[in-house]
Amino acid sequence: DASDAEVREIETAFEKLQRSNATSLLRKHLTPEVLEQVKQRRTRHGATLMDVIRSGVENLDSGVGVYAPDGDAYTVFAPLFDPIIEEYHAGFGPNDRQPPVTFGHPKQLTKVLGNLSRLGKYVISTRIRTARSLEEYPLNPLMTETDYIDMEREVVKVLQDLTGDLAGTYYPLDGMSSKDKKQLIEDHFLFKEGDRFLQAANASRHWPKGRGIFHNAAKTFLVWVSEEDHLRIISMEQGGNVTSVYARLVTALVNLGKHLKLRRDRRLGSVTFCPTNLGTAIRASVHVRLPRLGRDRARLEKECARLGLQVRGTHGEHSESSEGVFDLSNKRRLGLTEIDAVTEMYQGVSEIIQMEKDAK
Ligand code: ADP
Ligand code: CIR
Repeated sequence: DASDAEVREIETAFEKLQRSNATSLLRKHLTPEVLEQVKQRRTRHGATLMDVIRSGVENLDSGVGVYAPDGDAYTVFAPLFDPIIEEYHAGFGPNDRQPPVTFGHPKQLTKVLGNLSRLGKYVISTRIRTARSLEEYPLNPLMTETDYIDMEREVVKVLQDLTGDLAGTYYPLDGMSSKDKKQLIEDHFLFKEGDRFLQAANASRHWPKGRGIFHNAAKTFLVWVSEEDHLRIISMEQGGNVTSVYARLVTALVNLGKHLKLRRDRRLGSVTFCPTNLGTAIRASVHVRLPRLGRDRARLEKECARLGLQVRGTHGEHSESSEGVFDLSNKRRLGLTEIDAVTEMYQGVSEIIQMEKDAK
């Protein structure tokens, strides 16, 4: 069980949340009843409720506010995670299960209506990313420096064997010049550094040890190592060819799955650090110009929510939109297949573009 001092810290955190005007899912679903149920619990690896909620307590502007310090936490702290998961992933309930991995046929996505560029010059670029965790390593907060270094070595060995379109080079963050880093971030290829949400969740220890980015020469296939998740696998290119972007991702995933032992939960699918990424872990997005609809972001968010889409700014999560360019993506990733997650983005974005065309 958690010690008396740990329980007191949790209770103090709870009171801080209660007094705040936070609108996070944490604030909403950590009710007094749930608190009583789980405040004394501890995972096999020693994590307490504090490790789950610390980020949302320190960052009262969080949208979600919780992370899983280890895979076990999703079960041990289910009374808190379950309602958060259910609300975020459009009704995925405690008895629901992630379907088996189903990539489907990438061509199917655009067979009937063609790719998103057919709608005119609205879509600037398309990106699909997913996340994977390796069986043998704990999630971020429990990773030792040696774990980070060993995992990087293991992953890089596999990445360096990729061939054809996927062949590329690994660039460790340790030793990368700040100029190169800045350029990669600005060009949307690399994760930003110093994310306060992740830092508060103890996900950035031993930084930049074991962290880095692999990419092919064209920067259409990229892998982030040990940022928020063990692996973020990304396919992206200019324009709106969703089929091409998705096909590249699928080829990579099939390949990596053959050489790495990936962690999968029977109920939750891919085990990720943030509950919003469970299941398929797929975020399929476009950068899209919406000069008209974009004038009223609140209304845009409402229309997008209706279509299962999430709105982000031009530089990703927690960023602003610049020059009427928005990042629209499928919001839910759990409780549907991979191809359906991408389809959700494709259909929603098509509708939004039609609305933009019709708007005065
Ligand atoms: P995630 O990797 O979880 O999707 P972010 O929202 O932080 O996280 O986005 C990561 C980076 O990817 C950011 O630089 C963002 O601008 C970029 N990005 C996302 N979607 C697209 C897209 N369709 N085209 C180009 N860049 C994109
Ligand atoms: C937050 O709660 O705002 C951060 N911890 C990030 C949550 C992930 N956001 C999302 O919608 N995928």
